[in-house]
Amino acid sequence: MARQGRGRDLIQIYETMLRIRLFEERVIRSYPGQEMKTPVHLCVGQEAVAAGVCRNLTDKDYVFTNHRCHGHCLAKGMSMSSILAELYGKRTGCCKGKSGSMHLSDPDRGILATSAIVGGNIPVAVGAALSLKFRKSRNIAVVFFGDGAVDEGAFYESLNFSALKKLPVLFVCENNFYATNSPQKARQPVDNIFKRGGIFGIKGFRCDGNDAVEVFDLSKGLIEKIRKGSGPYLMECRTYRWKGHVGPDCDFEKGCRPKYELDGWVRKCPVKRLEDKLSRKGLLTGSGAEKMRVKIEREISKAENFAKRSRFPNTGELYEDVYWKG
Ligand SMILES: Cc1ncc(C[n+]2csc(CCOP(=O)(O)OP(=O)(O)O)c2C)c(N)n1
Repeated sequence: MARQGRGRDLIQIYETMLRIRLFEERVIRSYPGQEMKTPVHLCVGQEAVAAGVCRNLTDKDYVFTNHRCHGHCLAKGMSMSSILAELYGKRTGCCKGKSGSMHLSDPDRGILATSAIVGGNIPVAVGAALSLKFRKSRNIAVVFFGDGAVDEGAFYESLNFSALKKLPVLFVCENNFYATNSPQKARQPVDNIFKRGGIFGIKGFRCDGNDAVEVFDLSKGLIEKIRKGSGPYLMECRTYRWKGHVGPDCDFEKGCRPKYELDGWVRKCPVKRLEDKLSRKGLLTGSGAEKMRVKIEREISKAENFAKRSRFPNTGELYEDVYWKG
């Protein structure tokens, strides 16, 4: 029975990763059409982290994310139509066309706010975790951030306070080794992000962020402990973004990173890796994967048509819904 349950989890994670990948591939194809006016920070190559962690969460758990948020929002169950409509700046988007790609939110799915301020989402997640603790909830807050956010003071203040108050929060660093075009080794003297909570008594773990099973298993164990009152944990998932910092192009052409490095990570494609693992275990056939792909492409086309057909907000609506009256 347990194995069946786990098999279901892995299939579900695969489907989520494929949804994120195909969604972003559609954004890449549509973006040059100039209809989306928002900048887009794509997470192609990083899908395993969002899908693996979020599989362990419920709607009532909170997720806080950053400028590279499409994958986390999809994995947390946000509607694709409301995300795409937001990218097109339309009234039917999750923030009624006011947020663009970097500030997606959906309180019903536990996505209270998305912050493009590097590291800015971390203390907000800690605040949400404090409120969960006050309410004696079994729910938790998870915050996704990049290796660049680890350079911010807010990260350390948040580690300190959450450890002091034993707050139900999981810190998930997606270490893709770059902040804009600045490599981790040019900014951090020691490659030890997962150990940075140690001085506050927070245990940290490093995993292969391109191996969805590893991400799922590690986060599952930590999330179970956090729900039981352990206090915070820190996870460092080592991964790589295939696209440039912002926009649909790769950036090796501009000399921002070497092509061989990108090629090496493309060979470690997280979607393909899970697909191969599932087919070796007999959990997924080629035709099963193809059916899934067709279903998702249909969903994306529907969302895209919906977004394109929706109307823009009126200028008079600019100051409406700016504050959440929860
Ligand atoms: C406080 C702050 N400083 C600088 C920026 C400009 N900025 C936007 S994204 C980014 C890099 C973020 O890198 P990282 O946190 O590693 O995330 P990644 O883009 O690699 O996913 C920077 C410097 C910002 N948005 N906020």
